[in-house]
Amino acid sequence: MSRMEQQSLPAQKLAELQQRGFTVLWKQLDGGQLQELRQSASEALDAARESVARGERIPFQPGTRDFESASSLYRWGAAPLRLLDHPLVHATAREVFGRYLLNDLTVFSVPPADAEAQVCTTSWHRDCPMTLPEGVSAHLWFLFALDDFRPDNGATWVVPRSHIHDVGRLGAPWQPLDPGDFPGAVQLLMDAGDLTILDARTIHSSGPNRSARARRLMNLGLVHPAMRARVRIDHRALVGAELLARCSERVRGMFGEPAGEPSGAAACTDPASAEEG
Ligand SMILES: O=C(O)CCC(=O)C(=O)O
Repeated sequence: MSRMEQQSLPAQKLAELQQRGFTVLWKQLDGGQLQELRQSASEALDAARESVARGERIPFQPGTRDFESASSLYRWGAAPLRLLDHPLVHATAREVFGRYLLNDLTVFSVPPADAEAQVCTTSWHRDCPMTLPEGVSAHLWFLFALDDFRPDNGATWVVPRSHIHDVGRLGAPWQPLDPGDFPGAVQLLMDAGDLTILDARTIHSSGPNRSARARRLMNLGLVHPAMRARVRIDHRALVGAELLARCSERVRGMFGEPAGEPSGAAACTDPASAEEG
């Protein structure tokens, strides 16, 4: 049964997010929603693949054939647009940020790899290292599993507590993954429809997919308004007035004010200078 109507993040899950840098919530999408989201994801990924084959640059173009992505998914059907209204996403963002903006709605796919092949991954990375003055992350990722995430199919690896601990320099992106780099690392094992909320300072990586089918997730990324400048796409222009008019007030808020309106202002710091706690 879906818990789409879950209106708030349980206190224990919020504490886990703050302490470990991520938390997992089960059954946040039902079968019908999953089917529609997979369809949109697959159409967007096909289009992205065709653009890359034509030699075009696309947003968030990965640096390896072993990882695919497509951005601005709200343009690929009613289901991704509706996903932007997920009650738990808004309840969590209100609690953590107060006000918030859309960073992007992206699909990430790890295609099946040959058992013998050397497979490149995203490699260990932090997407957004900024910390707000209150000590919280300026970015939150809501990772919805579109497929089951299993040890052998490229389930995302995360390093607990790495959002608040300096772990030194990370290696180059798009390399084969060595989970032994971080002995405390764990894999996000989820069923399709489950949700991981990830503090975007937390170190993570995709894994190699040794199964026969693609492993996909949809990342609904949010940012604090102080980080508006880091949003690389003009989502408001891209979604267009017609789709925007169909959205709830809180979703329209995620697309931000029309150009020229003042942005929220707060200084952010790098994790190296953030207090640990
Ligand atoms: O698809 C994955 O496992 C990794 C996703 C990722 O790196 C991200 O959401 O920033």
